[in-house]
Amino acid sequence: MTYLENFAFYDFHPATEDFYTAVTTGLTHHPKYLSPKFFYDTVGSQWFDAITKLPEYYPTRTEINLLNIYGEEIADLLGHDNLLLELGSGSSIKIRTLLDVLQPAVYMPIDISREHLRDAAMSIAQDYPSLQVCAVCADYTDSIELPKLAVAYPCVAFFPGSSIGNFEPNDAKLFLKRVATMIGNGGKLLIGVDLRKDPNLLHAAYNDSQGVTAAFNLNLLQRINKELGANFQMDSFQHYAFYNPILHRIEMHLFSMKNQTVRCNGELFDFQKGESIHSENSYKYSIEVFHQLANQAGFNVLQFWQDDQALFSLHCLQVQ
Ligand code: AVJ
Repeated sequence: MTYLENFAFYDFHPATEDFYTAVTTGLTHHPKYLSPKFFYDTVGSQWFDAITKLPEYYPTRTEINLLNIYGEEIADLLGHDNLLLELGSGSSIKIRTLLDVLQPAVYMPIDISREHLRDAAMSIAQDYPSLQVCAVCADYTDSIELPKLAVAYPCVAFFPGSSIGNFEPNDAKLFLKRVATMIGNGGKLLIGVDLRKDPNLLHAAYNDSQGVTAAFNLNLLQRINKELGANFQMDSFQHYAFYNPILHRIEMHLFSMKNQTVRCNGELFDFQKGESIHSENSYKYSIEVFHQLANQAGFNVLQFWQDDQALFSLHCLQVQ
């Protein structure tokens, strides 16, 4: 392992028991569900990287375009020499667009996928030798105790990609309140939010023609087999995603194609033909509805940007 003076790694990775408990709880519940945070083992993170390059999956490239076009304006609003916290940093690709204009003192990527985070954060530390990189492996949906270093700098947070969409709206508000507490009074948050649009565009983005999203979704079952010794048969489950216009969300499901029983750590779980495991929600917002949510969570909206086709938006918020 290369030693880098400007690199530190904090490991608060949730224990496997938590994964086991969550899986047995979700598969015992009716209807069955699993949290999308469990998509992101090393293989799942690689599948997600592949998704971000798909022609149908517009969010990532649209957000990067916005960061490129409005980078200077964003930097003027967020300021310099801060501690830049990124929630769900993944491959730390987007942040590179911001680092040059923002020139933070410290970059603190937080992600649940340990190896993926370590590789991405180390490569940032190598490419930006004067930047202190402090990587934190943790589940940001839980409350996190940040490394002491965090109190030494004014804190700005970056929450890209519309991962806010994974929370139920009320939980999204509670999460934003926690972020407000984490960054403190006057703290600033730059957040990416996917917008409501033509349902066919949304459907295509989550049912891509190459089947990458299907592999990403099914990898969840492979992970349970690998880490919890289960015996899910991949070919008897199918990926299915659709847009729910009433709830303004994409729903991802894993459908059981037959009556079957799956064993996991000695426990048996029955599946009826046509029964699903609900594996993800991805809520879509209008600008107005998202600003209401931000206000209710204790943020003022300083500025926001969206692309010409109103596919995706970026918002700069400040703690009231
Ligand atoms: C990482 C949660 C923003 O909801 O669009 C991509 C994950 N799921 N394709 C999203 C995802 C299926 C993605 N987020």
